[in-house]
Amino acid sequence: TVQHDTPTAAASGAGATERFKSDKSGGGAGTPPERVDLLAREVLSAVHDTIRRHRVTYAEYNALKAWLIDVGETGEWPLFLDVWVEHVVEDVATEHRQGNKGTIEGPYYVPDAPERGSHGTLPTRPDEKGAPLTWTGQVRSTDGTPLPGAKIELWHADDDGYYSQFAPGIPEWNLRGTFTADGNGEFGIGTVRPAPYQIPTDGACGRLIAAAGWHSWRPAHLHVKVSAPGHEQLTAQLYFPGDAHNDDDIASAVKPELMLDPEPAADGRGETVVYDFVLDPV
Ligand code: MBD
Ligand code: FE
Repeated sequence: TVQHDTPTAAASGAGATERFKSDKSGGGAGTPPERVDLLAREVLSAVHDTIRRHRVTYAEYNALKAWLIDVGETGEWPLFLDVWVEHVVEDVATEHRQGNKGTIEGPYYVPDAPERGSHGTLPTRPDEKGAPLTWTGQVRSTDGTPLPGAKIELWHADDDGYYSQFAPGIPEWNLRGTFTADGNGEFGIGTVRPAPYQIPTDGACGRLIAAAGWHSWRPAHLHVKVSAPGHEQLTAQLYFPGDAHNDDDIASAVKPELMLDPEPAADGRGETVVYDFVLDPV
C-alpha cells in the first residue's frame, strides 16, 4: 500500500474533527458565563491540586504541553475526549431513564446513512470479512407500546477495525445504514460480526497509552442510535459475550445491559441474535 492509502491516526483524527465541527460544535454555544466560570475554575483547580500533591516538575509540565499540542496536530481531540471523558457525560445525561441503557457515541458516527427498510442488510463489500450476523428486534415505549416507524441507525467497524469515511479505501457507506421499524415496531438487520477494535496507536492518544503502559483495545461493538417521535433518542453500543476486553474497555463504555446473546444460525451461516429497544417518552 502506498502511504496515503494507509490508515493513520492523523487521517482518522482529521475526519473525526471535521465531522464534529459540522454536526455538533455549535451545541454548547450560549453556556452562561457563571457556568463557564464555575466549571473552568473547578477543572483548573483539580489540575493545580494534582500538581501540588505530586510535585509535578517542569520536565513533566513540558511533556504535557508537548502532548496537548500533539493531540491537536493529530486531530485527536474527538478521540481523546470520547475515549476518556464521554462515558461520564453519558451517565449523567441518561441516569433518569427507565428504558434502555445507552452508552457513548464515540467519534465515528455519520448522520443520514442510506435507508435500508425495516428488514435489510448493511452495505458490505463482496469480500467483506466477518461471520454473518442476523439481528431481529422490536422498538417499544416504556409502557410496552410498539413504535412503528422508529429509526435504527447502525454503524460499525470492519474486521480490520476500520470505519468507512474515517479510513481510506472503504466505500462511503460501508457498514452504515438506517432501518425503519415496521407496523409492529419490528426490524431485522443483516451484517457481519465486528472484530475487537484498537484505537489508533500512531497518534497522540497512542503515545499516552504507550507512555502510561495501558492498552488500546475496545471490545467488538455495534453502534446504534434509535429514535422515534415523542421519545428521547437512544445512543448505544452492543457487545458480544466472551470478548477479552469487555471488562477493560479503554473507553469504559460497556454495560451488562448492552451484552448480546448470539446463537449459531439454524442454517449454519453465522449467528442470530434478538435485541429489543425501549425508549423513554420525552
Ligand atoms: C471507537 O470505535 C469508539 O467506538 C470509541 C468510543 C472510541 C474510539 C473508537
Ligand atoms: Fe466504535
